[in-house]
Amino acid sequence: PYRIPVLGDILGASQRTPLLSTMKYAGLGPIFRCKVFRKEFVFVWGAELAADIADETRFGKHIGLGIASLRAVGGDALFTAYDHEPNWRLAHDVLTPGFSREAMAVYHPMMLDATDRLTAHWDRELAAGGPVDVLGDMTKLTLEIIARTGFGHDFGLFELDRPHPFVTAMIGTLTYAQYLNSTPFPGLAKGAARRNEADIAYLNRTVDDIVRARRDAGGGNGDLLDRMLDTPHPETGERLSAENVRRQILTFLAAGYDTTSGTLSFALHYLSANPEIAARAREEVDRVWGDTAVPAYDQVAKLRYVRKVVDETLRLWPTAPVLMREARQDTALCGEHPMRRGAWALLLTPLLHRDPGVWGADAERFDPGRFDAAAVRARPAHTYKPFGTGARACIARQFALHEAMLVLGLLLRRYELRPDPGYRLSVAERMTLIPEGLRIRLDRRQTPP
Ligand code: MNH
Repeated sequence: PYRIPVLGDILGASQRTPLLSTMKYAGLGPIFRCKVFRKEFVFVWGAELAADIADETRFGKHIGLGIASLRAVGGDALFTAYDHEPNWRLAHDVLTPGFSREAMAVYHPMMLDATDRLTAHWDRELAAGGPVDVLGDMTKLTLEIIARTGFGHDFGLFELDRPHPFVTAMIGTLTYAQYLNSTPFPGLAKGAARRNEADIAYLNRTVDDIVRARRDAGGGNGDLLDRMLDTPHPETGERLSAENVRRQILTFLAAGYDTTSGTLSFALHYLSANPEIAARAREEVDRVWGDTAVPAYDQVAKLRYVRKVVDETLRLWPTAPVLMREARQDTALCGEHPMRRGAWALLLTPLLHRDPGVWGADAERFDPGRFDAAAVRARPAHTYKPFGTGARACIARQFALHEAMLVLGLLLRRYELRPDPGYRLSVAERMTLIPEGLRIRLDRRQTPP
């Protein structure tokens, strides 16, 4: 629609929400293309196409657009590596045990401690009578959690009244990467490029300080950083280089907080807007956790209904909303759309997760019951991909789920949640999807343990 000469489909694109603005073209069908200047992008979202493009023998991860721009920070660290780069396999094998059950049990008390800082802050906000800044506070919380569990670092974000410069630099560089995606003449913005270089230099300095402190201390408690610094590959004995460790730390800090903070924020939005769902989740927390003052590691996975709330949140708003897939060989997608080796397409998970053929005519409705075991069994494979697909899927899926369920459980146990009457959900993008400016109102529960 409205394709104009030279500029192409630029009218439909928005700098602020480049991906969400393409979602309105779903009416064109499960596969469509957009042309911006001379570049052409192929979008895929139908369930059958998604299943085919998930075939690991014919397709792999494509490094392009925003991910390519992030290579300035991430290099060949896990998220930004090309499938064929040897450091991907090395880091994947060395760091995967960092997300095992045993490793997670070590992180659990650190997650609890960070969440205590949040609730102390929310108690103060509540005493002051105002709504709480959900997205801002979830961003602080998830960054505290990844910094502590990953690297033994305490940013002290809840005790600061200004934005932390590390957060400003991180958001600055992510925003710049997204900007490079959507502008045809990146060279023109010299000031933005200089600011981006300064941001990256600041991020690198912070990380180098963290590593130096760890080396001076002679090791930590077996967190991700210890693994990065000390663990040889189980078969080859090879270790990550110092430069690679720096890139991995930035990758985990960047990949580890925004996706989870968006997930928690969207979940709190839906819980505050759906009192019967919140009541059911809260009843489960009270029943499963009883009056143990502090939930133990094993008590978190038992929150089966809270887990469905998280799953359903990630269905509607998969906070990492696009998977880029590239043909490993000449092939035809679904036997119908020819692709040369190296050709690629964007899989839009927010649309896949709303495909009416899979999720029904009420796909827009928030309903955790869609994740009842029987309903899950009845759905075809490859219709739900919030954590990506294949070998390059999220290494930290269990970590993120544990974190989200633990935090939601603690908040449901402590507070009643009410929507703020002035707020309407507004979704923005900063590489990830976020509920911009989300506020909710709280009441302290009468009978917290
Ligand atoms: Mn995570 C990859 C979603 C939390 C670290 N993550 C991915 C991908 C998706 C994703 C989708 C695949 C991207 C692609 O194919 O290009 N991640 C999420 C979501 C959450 C999340 C929705 C929270 C909810 N991720 C986290 C957390 C961490 C993390 C927390 C770190 C502690 N994720 C990663 C890393 C990768 C990744 C590292 C890259 C893995 C690889 O390519 O080997």
